[in-house]
Amino acid sequence: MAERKLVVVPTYNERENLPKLVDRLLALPDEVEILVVDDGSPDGTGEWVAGMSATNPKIHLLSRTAKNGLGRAYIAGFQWALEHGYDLIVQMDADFSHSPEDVPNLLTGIMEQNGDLAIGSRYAGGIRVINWPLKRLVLSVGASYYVKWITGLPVWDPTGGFKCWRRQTLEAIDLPTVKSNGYGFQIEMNHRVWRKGLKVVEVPIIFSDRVEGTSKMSKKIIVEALLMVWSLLIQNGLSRSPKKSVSPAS
Ligand SMILES: Nc1nc2c(ncn2[C@@H]2O[C@H](COP(=O)(O)OP(=O)(O)O)[C@@H](O)[C@H]2O)c(=O)[nH]1
Ligand SMILES: [Mg+2]
Repeated sequence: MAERKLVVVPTYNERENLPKLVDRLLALPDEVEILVVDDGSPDGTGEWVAGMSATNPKIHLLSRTAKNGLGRAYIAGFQWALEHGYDLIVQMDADFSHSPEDVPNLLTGIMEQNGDLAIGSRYAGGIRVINWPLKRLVLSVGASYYVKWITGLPVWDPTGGFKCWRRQTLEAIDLPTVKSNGYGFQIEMNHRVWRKGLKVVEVPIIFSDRVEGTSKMSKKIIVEALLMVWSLLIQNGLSRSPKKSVSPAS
């Protein structure tokens, strides 16, 4: 039987971006369904999805009442995906920083490289970021080295938010105990996979800054991520290596 594929998109005020994103995802050669996790966006993003999902069975809405951060939205979305029996779960932003046309590359990448998690990587094999201020690029690349130095996580792009999960991997990492948000959330999720001895692979993507709408990232989220990395080292018994490899997919 063919694998069931779901793309999870967290949204807060993405009314301008979402209709175009949904069109492009539904036009992909891979048959994907879409789950939008909206935190009560005042701009009507949730209402738009509710209307679409009433007539299109491939579009789903998980509506939450308050803006609670990217991490909480993803955990709720992943739990929904597991409850509804999807096999491959892609996560991506709504703002076209992640190109919908790269989704098939992530799906192929995780299968061909036999990964348990595939990260869409801006930095593996060179830097591919369009239209970011230099300051933001330096911060992001610097963060990647920082994470690698402290935790040993052998990933070029640990803060990236465009990824593909196997359901078995999400089942293996105890979602309810994941606490962080924003960039810290991406790092914590990757670290949980790697330290269990599961296989993290990177698939090159091109990342562009958003054109419509505004970024919700803040200084608080950056500081949270920088500190959280130390607690990951502690959680791994101060070790910079994973456990012996055991693949949940095998
Ligand atoms: N549901 C939900 N989505 C969020 C929240 N914060 C950010 N997002 C969404 O997460 C994605 C990434 O956020 P964005 O502001 O673009 O962050 P940046 O790319 O790091 O500047 C976008 O699709 C946002 O709409 C939140 O608190 N709740
Ligand atoms: Mg963005």
